[in-house]
Amino acid sequence: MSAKEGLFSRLRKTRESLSSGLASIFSSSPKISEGVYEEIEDQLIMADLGVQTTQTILSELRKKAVQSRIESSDELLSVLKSVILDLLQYSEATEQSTDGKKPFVILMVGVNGVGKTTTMAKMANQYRNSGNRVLLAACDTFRAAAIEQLQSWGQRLDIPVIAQSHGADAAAVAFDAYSAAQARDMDYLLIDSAGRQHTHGDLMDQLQKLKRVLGRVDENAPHEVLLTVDAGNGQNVISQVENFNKAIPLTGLCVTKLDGTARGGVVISLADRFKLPIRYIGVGEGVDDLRPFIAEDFVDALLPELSES
Ligand SMILES: Nc1nc2c(ncn2[C@@H]2O[C@H](COP(=O)(O)OP(=O)(O)OP(=O)(O)O)[C@@H](O)[C@H]2O)c(=O)[nH]1
Ligand SMILES: [Mg+2]
Repeated sequence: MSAKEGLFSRLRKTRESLSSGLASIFSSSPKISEGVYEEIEDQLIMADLGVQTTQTILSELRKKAVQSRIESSDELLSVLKSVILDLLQYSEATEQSTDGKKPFVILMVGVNGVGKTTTMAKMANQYRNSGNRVLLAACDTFRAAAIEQLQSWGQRLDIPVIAQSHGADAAAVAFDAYSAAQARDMDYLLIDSAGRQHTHGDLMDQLQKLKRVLGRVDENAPHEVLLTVDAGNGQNVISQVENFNKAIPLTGLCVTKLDGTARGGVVISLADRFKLPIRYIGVGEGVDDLRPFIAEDFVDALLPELSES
């Protein structure tokens, strides 16, 4: 199975919801009418694109349809694809450049249970498999089982983990881990952190402290602050991005659990609203179920094929 076919099957739930809705609009109304636009609008909102992004897409779609004198629903679908592709292009993650920074430090942040630790382990595995030396830091010292969870990933993948005891100061663990990464000539240092709600002031302060402490040893560290969001949370992820970005400026996003949800349209909304690079998408629990975000493949996996319409 090619990577593209694999993506098709993993995004099945969102695809089924969005594609079948759109395909039935296009087949039942071969000529464009106001009703067709309204139905497209409803479908996009139901697929969790959010009101704002849906409006942006609809106004662009209308404009282009007039400019290109489009009359059939068939052609409208192809314009819809290109409008969505244009939005996604903002977030297509170009290869993340470590640019000679060593260790390249990546800090994982996000609310509870979204998949930070799992995504970090998957990333570590990819970096290591492409020939890098990788170190993990267990800076979720808040949740009781978090350290063991990361250590067991480390054992499984044969990647070293720096940890202290439960309740230790997360910034101190990060500092230790940075020194270890330097001493051991590591290419990457990946730092796990405790899940937190933006309303949890202490934990949000802790993140800022962690960044400050790292900044003392390397003014550019962390080089990447990745917010992981669970696609199944739908439009709630929008406020997660806004709130985390206020506390600690984000450099990119990871969107997980796209395999288990019909709400994958939220990716389009994230690209439109924030224009942050989407570094990875999570499409399963396995260590290999992490993909780069390729806008064209994503659109092809979610929207009906042109010949279907
Ligand atoms: N189906 C699916 N499950 C995922 C994906 N990513 C993570 N998970 C699962 O989500 C659950 C939570 O993942 P964790 O990595 O522990 O999440 P976390 O954000 O570190 O959680 P806390 O540290 O408790 O805040 C686990 O059961 C993972 O296997 C994904 O892309 N698809
Ligand atoms: Mg975790």
